[in-house]
Amino acid sequence: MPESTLYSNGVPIRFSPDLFGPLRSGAGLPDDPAALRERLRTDGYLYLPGVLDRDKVLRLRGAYFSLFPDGYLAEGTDAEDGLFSGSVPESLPAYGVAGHPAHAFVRSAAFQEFVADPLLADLASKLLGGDAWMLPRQILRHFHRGSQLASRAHVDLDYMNALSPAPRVLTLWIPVGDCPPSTGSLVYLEGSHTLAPEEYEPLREKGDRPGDRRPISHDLELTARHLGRRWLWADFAAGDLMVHVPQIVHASLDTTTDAMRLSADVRFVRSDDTPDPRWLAPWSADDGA
Ligand SMILES: O=C(O)CCC(=O)C(=O)O
Repeated sequence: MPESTLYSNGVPIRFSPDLFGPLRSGAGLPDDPAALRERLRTDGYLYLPGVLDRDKVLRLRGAYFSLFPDGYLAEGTDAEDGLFSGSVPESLPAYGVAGHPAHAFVRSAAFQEFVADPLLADLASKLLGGDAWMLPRQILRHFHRGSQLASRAHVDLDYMNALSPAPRVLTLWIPVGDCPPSTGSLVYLEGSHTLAPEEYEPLREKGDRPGDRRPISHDLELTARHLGRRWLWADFAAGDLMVHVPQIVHASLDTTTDAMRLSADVRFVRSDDTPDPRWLAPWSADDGA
């Protein structure tokens, strides 16, 4: 069970039954496109524990963390563990921009081979009901304790609204390492894919980024109470896979463990659709998309 108080962007949220509930597991769902689509339509997400090769996921974790300068990882630990030393070397460029390991890593053969796993494209094609392809802007997210940084509550559609027709896109979120809530897992607002955007519009007024209308809120308790819904969580492990629709409200929690939060999120669209042009180039943290 998570601690009694969790944080997102430094803002506390109590781990209580009125604010949190479990994600419904898709383990044991028949490998039948109609059943998978129906579950995705109902819940707005598919939580598929253990469908990826855990060792492969952990090797990817090790390959990434081995790119960091001395002093970043806890002394005497394996890169695969991804344990933060507590200090960031001054030589490290800002996260995800050219020169930072995450920027090179999403362009590396190791990462590209990993996301090219046919399991991902096959699943996306089944769910989208036609041949699907992965958008080249694939994001690596890495947070360490103490940063008080996490993803604000948002819907993906607000970041890719030039896709046509808009709703035919799916996000696959892959924890690259074990990721319980204290390590900064993703949480989903229950049933929020059925909300009209006007229902969460007022929350944007109270956000911590007044110049950016895309995030809904950095305050997860306020969001849950305003919309009368719980945040759904899971104790994610390396090998798990999440799929979500672009209308569902989701966010992430702050990392409070030595183990760092590492994940990849990739998006698939139908190959007969026109993709949002901002998603056609490899990701860089300063690309503004
Ligand atoms: O990993 C995160 O913190 C955010 C990921 C996300 O928003 C997504 O996969 O759509």
